[in-house]
Amino acid sequence: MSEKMVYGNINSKEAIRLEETFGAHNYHPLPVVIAKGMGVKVWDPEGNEYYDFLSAYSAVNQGHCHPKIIKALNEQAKILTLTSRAFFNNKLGEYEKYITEYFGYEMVLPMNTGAEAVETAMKLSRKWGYEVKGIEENKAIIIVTQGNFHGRTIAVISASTDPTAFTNFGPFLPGIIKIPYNDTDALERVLKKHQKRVCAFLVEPIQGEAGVNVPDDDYIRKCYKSCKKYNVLFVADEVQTGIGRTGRMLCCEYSNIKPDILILGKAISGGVLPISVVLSSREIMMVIKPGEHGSTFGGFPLACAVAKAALEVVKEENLVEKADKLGKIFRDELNKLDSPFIEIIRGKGLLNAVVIKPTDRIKAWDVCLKLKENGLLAKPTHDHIIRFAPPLVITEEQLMECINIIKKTFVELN
Ligand code: IF1
Repeated sequence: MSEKMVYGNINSKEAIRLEETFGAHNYHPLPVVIAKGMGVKVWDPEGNEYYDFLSAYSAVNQGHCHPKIIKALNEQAKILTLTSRAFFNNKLGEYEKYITEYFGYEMVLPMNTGAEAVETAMKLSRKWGYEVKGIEENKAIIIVTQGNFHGRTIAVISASTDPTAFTNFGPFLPGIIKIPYNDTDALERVLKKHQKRVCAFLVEPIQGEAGVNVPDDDYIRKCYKSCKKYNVLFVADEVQTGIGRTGRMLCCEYSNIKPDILILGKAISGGVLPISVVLSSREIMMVIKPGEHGSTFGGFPLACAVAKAALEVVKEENLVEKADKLGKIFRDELNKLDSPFIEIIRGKGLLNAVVIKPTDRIKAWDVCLKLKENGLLAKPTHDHIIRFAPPLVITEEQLMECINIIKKTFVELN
């Protein structure tokens, strides 16, 4: 481990001290400081190199500082960054046409963070429920699944079943019913009982934070059909699973269904700006009238230029196919590792997780510390699960190198 400064003017020790002294302690980061990123690699201030196997929680699918995206950022930033939606501008309409055609929807509502897009989808669903479905005023219900993660705002944590996410943040939003994930009968029962009040079913096609929780193959399709049966909107949160991450452009493609409302974020910008969207039909989207929803930065010209470039990269570099192919290699190779610590490896595409056997001998955190020493950065999700999600631009050769690092690490921990 080199100690001399290579990147920036603050060494790792000082960077950590400053964050701990002046920053809210709302995270418990792995003890590593990142000063530079390019492609699948990141470097600390001292120049130590790491493979990034978190991709900023799947926001950097296109790789760190992708040249085409940075070029779009730099060029637009010199011309026009923000107008607000009080006026038209020459970038938003072009972007809205591009992204609606890209994902096959009629209309888009641009926001910034994933949580804002989830909130937008919840508001849109409720308004559709009252004005189109005819739900009694202020009686709309949104069904969500246990183990979900949709963001950190009050409405969204009102849907959470994770005490860490909601304890002492109440009171919570009414009109939310939580059902078990991967249980189509539970959905059917709640829909049948509350069919006049339910406006939407909000679900992740794979639960990322829950530990890359992959449901049965027919789960999403059956849920979609139940929603159609009871005139309920199927709302897919693909903030983490979208944009090629699972080996399909959208994870819902595995289920051959098209969500009524699609929520995207993170990798829409390739990790360059906070950009999110809600995509839907004209009938649904037009229930929101001028002045009823929005955001200062939602769809701002700089975001439009960056997002268009980031989405072009996904297609130009065949990142969806790569994620599918390399994900299969990742799972096949790790399944060959006969480690006493590994319970299961699961995932789709390049969204995978290793579940550590729940013994007190070793925690996922310990494995991640050892991986860091061996040059690979990953983060535990819960005590016994490690998510592995490299940028989709990783080469097969780099992936094999990383698989060997992971194998070596588990052997060293024996
Ligand atoms: C944190 C988790 C991942 C998301 C899905 C909406 C959002 C997220 C499926 C909200 C955001 C991020 C948030 C970040 C860590 C990360 C995360 F661990 F929190 F759950 F990825 F799994 N829907 N996920 O995954 O998007 O508002 O953050 O832009 O809050 O610690 P956001």
